[in-house]
Amino acid sequence: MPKSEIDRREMLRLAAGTALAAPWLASATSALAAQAPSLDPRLPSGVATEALLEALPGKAPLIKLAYRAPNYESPLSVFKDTITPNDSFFVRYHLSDIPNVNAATWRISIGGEGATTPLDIGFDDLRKNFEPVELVAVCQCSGNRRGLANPHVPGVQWGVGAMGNARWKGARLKDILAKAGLKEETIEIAFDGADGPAVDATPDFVKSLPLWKALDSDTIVAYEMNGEPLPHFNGFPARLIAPGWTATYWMKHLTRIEARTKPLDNFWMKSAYRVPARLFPSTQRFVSQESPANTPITEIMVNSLITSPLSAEAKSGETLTINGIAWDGGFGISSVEISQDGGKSWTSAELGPDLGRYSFRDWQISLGRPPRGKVDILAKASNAIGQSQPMTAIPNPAGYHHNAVARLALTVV
Ligand SMILES: Nc1nc2c(c(=O)[nH]1)N[C@H]1C(S)=C(S)[C@@H](COP(=O)(O)O)O[C@H]1N2
Ligand SMILES: [Mo]
Repeated sequence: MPKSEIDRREMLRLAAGTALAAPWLASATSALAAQAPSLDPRLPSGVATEALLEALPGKAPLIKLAYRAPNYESPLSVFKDTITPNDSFFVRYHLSDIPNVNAATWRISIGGEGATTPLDIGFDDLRKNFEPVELVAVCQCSGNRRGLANPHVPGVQWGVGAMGNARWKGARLKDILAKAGLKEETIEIAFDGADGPAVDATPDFVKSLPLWKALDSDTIVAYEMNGEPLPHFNGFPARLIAPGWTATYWMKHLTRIEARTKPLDNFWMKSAYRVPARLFPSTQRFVSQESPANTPITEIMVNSLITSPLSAEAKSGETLTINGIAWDGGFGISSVEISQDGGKSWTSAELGPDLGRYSFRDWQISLGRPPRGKVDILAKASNAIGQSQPMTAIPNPAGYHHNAVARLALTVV
């Protein structure tokens, strides 16, 4: 282990002793003792030394990046499972007033200028009066891996774990909208959740989708996650699932659905979650929110992650197997290729079962028994429309869509 690595581990051990108690930790029954997390070794040292493992109520220990509003990412070890367990699923909020919602009294109101017959529905209506649908989809924060951005950009310094993959069950948004009767002039559907700003400085978090995405049969209002009610911190009792699109649109604790005849004009649409026009190879557009210079972020870019081995050392004489996951914005993963020579030559990994086009796809490759020394392993996924990962992430002001090829520097000893 190099000296810097020993220092880093020691720092983590020391830092772990000084966990700050967030207000909602007071009632936590789960493990409060902070431990040093399994961090991605590529993170800048500042990120690594500040990160702590801490459990929110009802959750397993996650890497705490901020606690007011709560921002906790999943440790790398969580991604050995294709489906992310509910208690290890990452947590991201913009606002710190997060009420405990009582499902018995909770309502979603559906209205707006574009609705002919506004209505509101409760938890039982949602489950019983709409045809249930299930799909597996990746929920990935637009800023996942921002902490790896080079040059550094401001914002939550996420590592690789601001994402998760779950089986969601819920009602189609288009079936709910049909009850509200959409007028022809409707161009966007907006969503609000029960959480709000604790102080007035932050604008309320409200997001919209273009009508075409809202009416997609796969866009659902989910009330189950992996066969269980949603965890409080992942949006209980119901949240929006916009499969293939980054998680900024996946409104939690949904309370309001608004059919709009004009573009939603707030901070979260006009200033945040935007990328320079034509910088990324997105194919899905949000025309009513586009400007000549930039566009709202839309679908997830093709990406991959090496999930095993987790250590930077391998033993000579033992077969080296590399495992990982790959995912994209819903076109489907077509291949994952591995290079051991810095990208000159590539070998195909074996893909695991297909859980649906919005899901993580497992992959695996055996590299035989590599000789002693250093080996730099690259993994690059491609999707069904021929997109693949760039060698380095595409710089942009907010550090979104970080999808550089996955890399693991191993020393065979
Ligand atoms: N009500 C509400 N929903 C929200 C947010 C929020 O701040 N409040 N953040 C969004 C963002 S940016 C992300 S990345 C995802 C995170 O989902 P998770 O906390 O279930 O992992 O929730 C989305 N939905
Ligand atoms: Mo996000």
